[in-house]
Amino acid sequence: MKITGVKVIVTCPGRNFVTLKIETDEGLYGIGDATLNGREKAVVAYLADHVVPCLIGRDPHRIEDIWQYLAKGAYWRRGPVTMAAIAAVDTALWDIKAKTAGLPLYQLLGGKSRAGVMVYGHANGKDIEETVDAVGQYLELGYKAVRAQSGVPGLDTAYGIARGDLYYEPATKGLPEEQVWSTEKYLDFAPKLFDALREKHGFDFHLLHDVHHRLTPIEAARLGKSLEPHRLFWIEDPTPAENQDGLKLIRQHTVTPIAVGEVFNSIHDCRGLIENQLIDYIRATVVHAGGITQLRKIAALAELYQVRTGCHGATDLSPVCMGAALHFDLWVPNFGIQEYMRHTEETDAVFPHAYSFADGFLHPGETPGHGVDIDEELAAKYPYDPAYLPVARLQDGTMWSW
Ligand code: CS2
Ligand code: MG
Repeated sequence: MKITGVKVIVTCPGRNFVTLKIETDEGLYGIGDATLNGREKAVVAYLADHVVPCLIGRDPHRIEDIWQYLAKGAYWRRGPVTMAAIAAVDTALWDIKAKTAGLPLYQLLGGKSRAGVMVYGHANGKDIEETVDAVGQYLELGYKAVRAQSGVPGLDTAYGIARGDLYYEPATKGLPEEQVWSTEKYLDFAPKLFDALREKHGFDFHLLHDVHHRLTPIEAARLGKSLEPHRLFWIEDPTPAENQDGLKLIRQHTVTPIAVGEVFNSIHDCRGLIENQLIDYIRATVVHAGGITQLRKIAALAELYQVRTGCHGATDLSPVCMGAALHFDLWVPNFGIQEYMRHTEETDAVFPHAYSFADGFLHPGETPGHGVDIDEELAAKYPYDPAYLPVARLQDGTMWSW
C-alpha cells in the first residue's frame, strides 16, 4: 500500500478545526485531528509545507517508522505545533491500518479492558446556585462524574464558564480577550462552592475541578488541603507544570488527587511527574501528545507508577481526536476517566462518528478504524475564522496564566 495523497482540511463549524486526510493507492483513507486552539494555522503550515511532501509514496503501514522519521527528522524536536502535526499523521495511519484489518482500532491495541469508557461532563454556572443546578442536570443525564466550574464573586470572568447556551468554548473571534484574575478571591470562594455541591448532591458521584494553571505551588497546596473533606476525584492543573518541583510542594501538604498534562506534547514532559508520583492522572491525549503511538508509551510508563489516564476532551479537540481517544481508553489497562465536553450539532454533522453516550459512559463503536469521518463538502461551507484563547492578568495588570 502507498500514500498517494494528503489533504489538510480547515473548517469552522462554530470553532476552527484542522483535519489531516491521508489517501492510499488501495482506496482506503485515514483521518487525524491537528487542531491547536488559537494557533491552528501554524499547524496547517507545518503539515502542508514540511510533512505532506515527505509522506507521498510511503507505506502507511509503517506507523512507528513514520512517527520516528517525523519526530527525529525535523531536528528541532517536540513542541505543540510539531506534535499536533505528527499526531494527525499518526492517527490517520492507525485509522488506515485498522480499516485494512476490518477491525475497530481498540482491537489492534489489545482489545477491550472494560465494558465502556467512564466520562465526566462539564457543569458550570455564574455562581454557586447555578453551578449546583448544572451539576444536578448532569447527574440526571446519567453522568457518574462531573466537573464543576463557577464564576467567582468580584470577578467578571473565571475559567470554564460557558457563554449563553453554548458548551464551554474559550476561544473568541478576533484578538485575545483580556480577563482579570484574583487568586485571593478564588481561594476564599472555592471551598464554599464544594461545600454547597456536596451538601446538595452528596458523595455518590465523582466531582472534579480544573484550576487551570492559576496558582503558585503553596496556593495550590492550600486549595488541595481546603478541599480534602470533599474527596474530589482530582484538581487539575493546580499550578503551571513547567516547574515540576512545584508539584512536590503540593504533595507535601495535601492528599487531594492531582491531574496534569493536557498541554504536554512529549513523554519527556510527563516522565518526572510520573516517576516521582507527583500526579495521580496524566491528561495527555491523542492530538497534543503525538498520536496513539506516543500516548501508548506515556500510558505504559504511567502504569508502572499506578498513575492513571485522564485524557483531555475539550470542544477544541475535534470528534476525530475523541473517537481515537475512546479506542485508546477502551484498551488502556490503567484507565482513569475521559473528559467529554460535547461538540455542537454543526460540528457533529461535519464529523460523523460511531461513538455514542449511554448512562455516563462513551463507547467508540465497532466500525473499522477509529470510527470518525469528515464530510468534506459540508466542511467546506465553514471557512476558517480567526479566534484566540483569552489571556489573563492580575488585578494590578500583571500577566498571568489563563
Ligand atoms: C480545559 C480546556 O478541558 C479542559 O480541561 O483545560 O478547556 C482548555 O482550556 C482548552 O482545551 C484550551 O484550548
Ligand atoms: Mg484543563
